[in-house]
Amino acid sequence: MDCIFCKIVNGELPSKKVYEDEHVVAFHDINPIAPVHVLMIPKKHITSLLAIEPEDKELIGHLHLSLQKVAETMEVKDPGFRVITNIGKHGQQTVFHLHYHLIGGKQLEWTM
Ligand code: D5M
Repeated sequence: MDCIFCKIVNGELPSKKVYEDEHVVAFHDINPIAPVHVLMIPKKHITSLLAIEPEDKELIGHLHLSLQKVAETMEVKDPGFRVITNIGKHGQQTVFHLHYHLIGGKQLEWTM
């Protein structure tokens, strides 16, 4: 499968990992938009939030708990951070493997 995030999971492409376990991996975004910009992905290839199936419930819960750990590691738990998942064209999704952007390290704004 020609998916760059699957290649990161398989070790075919390099990445700067900040967390990894049996089910998920988190690594620094190649084009950071904030001092902290980490991507959290499931190792399983799921194209987007819309492709999550009922059988993935445990995996997605685990992914969220792992986001808490990454927030702690990246020292953004306090004063806070943002988690975003882009979906489809209007969401400006460019990589079609489910990923959550964990963004922080500065005061974020909310403008479109
Ligand atoms: O965001 C996809 C994100 O993936 C975007 O912020 C760049 C990032 N990206 C793309 N390739 C890599 C590699 N090889 N390493 C790390 N980060 C990468 P989207 O939500 O789909 O717009």
